[in-house]
Amino acid sequence: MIGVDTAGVAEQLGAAADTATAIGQLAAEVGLDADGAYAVQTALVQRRLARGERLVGLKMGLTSRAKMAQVGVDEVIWGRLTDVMRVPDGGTVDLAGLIHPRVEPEVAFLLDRLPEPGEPVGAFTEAVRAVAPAIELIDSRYANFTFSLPDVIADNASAAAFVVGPWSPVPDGLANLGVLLEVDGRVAQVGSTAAILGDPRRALDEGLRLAGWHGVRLRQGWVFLAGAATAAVPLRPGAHVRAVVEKLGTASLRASS
Ligand code: OOG
Ligand code: MG
Repeated sequence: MIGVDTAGVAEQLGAAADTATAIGQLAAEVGLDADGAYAVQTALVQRRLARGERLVGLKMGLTSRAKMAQVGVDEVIWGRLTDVMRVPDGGTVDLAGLIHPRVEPEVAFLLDRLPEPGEPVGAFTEAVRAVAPAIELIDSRYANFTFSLPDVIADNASAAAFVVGPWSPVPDGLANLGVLLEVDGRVAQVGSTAAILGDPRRALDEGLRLAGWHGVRLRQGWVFLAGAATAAVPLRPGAHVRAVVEKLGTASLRASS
């Protein structure tokens, strides 16, 4: 990774997000591998923190086959969530600041007592206080939503916004719950939480392991998005979107017109 201008690449991605202007892929050109890309992501998120945003969680990406197939990248990735990305349940997302937003149904965990770095998760119900249906709004900063693995890692795993529905205590079975994504009352995607690494609880093990490699510790009180159970769908002006997860209920958002 000698010679990669980490700060410069982060600045290009940050400016693309700030101005809602797509850019071309960067990784191949500047010789970025996955580790270098996480360094860019750190710098990119640092840029947000420097202007007053707060870290509030972690998101997993490409934890389901449907997502891997949709974007043509087949490795699990992670990114960071800040307070500014959180939209209240039922709230409106302003499309003006976005390039080509897509929405996807997710399961969110409210993190509680986590193991020490390098230790496995003990009882899931100790590590996770509550679970909720969620919607993630992704907005790749790359033209045509086309990227390589290091490109998408550097771009903070396409994170843009997220909505968390009502929290519930962890239900007995979480491994095979029906998932629906509705747009304007019509079913746009159907799936199951089983699509998320066979069981969304595994996403937490992966998140702890992968973020741990990069020295990132997950915190009590953080939101953890386990990754979409289905492919994402474009978010059109004025659309009303609902994610429904069996036993957990609904999260919703509206797009500005
Ligand atoms: C990358 C982010 C993937 C998920 O839930 O799988 C993701 C992308 O699709 O642009 O958030
Ligand atoms: Mg996602």
